[in-house]
Amino acid sequence: MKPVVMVLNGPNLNLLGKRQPEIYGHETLDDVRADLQALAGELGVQVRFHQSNREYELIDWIHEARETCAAIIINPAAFTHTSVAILDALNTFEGPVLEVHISNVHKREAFRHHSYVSLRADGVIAGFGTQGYALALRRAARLATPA
Ligand code: CA2
Repeated sequence: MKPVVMVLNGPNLNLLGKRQPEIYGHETLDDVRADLQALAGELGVQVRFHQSNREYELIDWIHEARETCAAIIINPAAFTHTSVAILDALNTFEGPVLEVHISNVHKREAFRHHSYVSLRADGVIAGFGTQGYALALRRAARLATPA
């Protein structure tokens, strides 16, 4: 069985590629999903990809990952800056957690500079556009696959 990497996306990311391309680019979330599925084949892992605008759904998927996934990649979107509940859920997951932000949050408003999720994340990528997801998947595959 190939290791499974869960990729989670938070609120409003369903609008990716459809609004604010100057910040988030032109690729849609379906494009990102397709890119990751293709890359996963090369890397010898499986990707389970989700997006939700509801905090509890993201938490439920993190709980599911506890039993079934080797790593989590998460772009928590605005929940990054607000959600102790997502941090608590991630703290119950034993494998690697990689945090992705499409934009460089450190170049933006001060409220985006703090991340609850970074208190748990083993790695953080910000400002690489949607390419950040592929970079995170390469890292997750490396961490999930024995040398
Ligand atoms: O840069 C990122 O990936 C963010 O996680 C995106 C969040 C933002 O709240 C974080 O501070 C940084 C916002 C996601 C909203 O996504 C949209 C995409 C296209 C159009 C409108 C919103």
